[in-house]
Amino acid sequence: MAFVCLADFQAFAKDNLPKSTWEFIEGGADECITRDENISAYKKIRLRPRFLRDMSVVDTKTTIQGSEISFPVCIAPTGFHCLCWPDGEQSTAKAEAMNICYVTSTYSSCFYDDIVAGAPNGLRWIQLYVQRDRKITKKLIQKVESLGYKALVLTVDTPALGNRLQDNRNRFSFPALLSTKNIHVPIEENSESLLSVSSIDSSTSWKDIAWLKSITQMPIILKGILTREDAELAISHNVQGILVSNHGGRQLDTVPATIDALTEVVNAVQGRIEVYLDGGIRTGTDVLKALALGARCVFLGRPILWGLTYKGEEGVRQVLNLLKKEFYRSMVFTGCRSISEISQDLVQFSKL
Ligand code: HO6
Repeated sequence: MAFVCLADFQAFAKDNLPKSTWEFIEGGADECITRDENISAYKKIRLRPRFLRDMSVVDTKTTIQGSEISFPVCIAPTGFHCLCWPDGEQSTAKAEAMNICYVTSTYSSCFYDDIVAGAPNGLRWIQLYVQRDRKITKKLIQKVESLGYKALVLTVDTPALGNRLQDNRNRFSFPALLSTKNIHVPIEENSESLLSVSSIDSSTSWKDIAWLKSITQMPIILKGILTREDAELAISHNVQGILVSNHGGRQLDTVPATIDALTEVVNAVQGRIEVYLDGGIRTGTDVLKALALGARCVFLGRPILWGLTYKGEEGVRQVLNLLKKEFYRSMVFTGCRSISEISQDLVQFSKL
């Protein structure tokens, strides 16, 4: 049977992954309120289409941090792609050659060199956790910068890992996983580099932004900002972007859905830096709504893993192409010929 929506890939992944792996990927923190609301929040937003605008030519292209992407959907950082497909992140990187951006996770199961070699011309950003050992962090940043990574995405919502009940029931164990699945850490010739969440420095703070700026030329994007207060601080610390995210509902439960937190951040930022969003994007109209409310582009987490589970590179391509078609259709139906024509007027209740 043909796969006609992202949920079809989800169903395939559920049936084909080992139960504890599926539950690790699908899981949220605690009662999964935020995980589920990321999705349900879109279903409450209604669209205001405009007609008779000559929709014979529609352009989905845009830019992020000055780099062109073919449509405003990119790949969010998620770890351990080898759990889903033997070649893991290498396959993900090849699918990304369709001209979008792939944010590679600190916890990738392939070497960065191999990820880049899979698609040498692809646009890539690196997701970072500051490690207790700053030397490891510095080395990692300089390594990926020399490999052509174009931006540094610092995750700010993970001083500790969220409380995932099902993983606890399953005694899902990351170190065991790392050894049994032969997962390599993405820093070569360095025995110190066995990353674990306990290696994430929970003392990481705003003052580290200046340190990061001193060791890299890459623009810095903060992933996980959910309030106007932190958006203001992000700007006063001279970062170049904010990715509104609640980590797929996997960290603090009962924070707002990202589409609901977006307006507060966008209003605080006032166009001074780019604002992105991840969490809960499952259809083309979800993408349209996020852009209408001020996101420059959106990122896909779990759906990429479903595509990868289905057919590696080809599966990820299918997921992205399906969403691209849906997004194109949503532009055609609402009278938007280009990304710049997508405005707040498209949604019924401007959420202020
Ligand atoms: C190790 N986010 O599952 S899981 C242990 N950032 O949402 S890290 C746990 C993880 C990764 C690496 C993780 C997540 C998540 C060693």
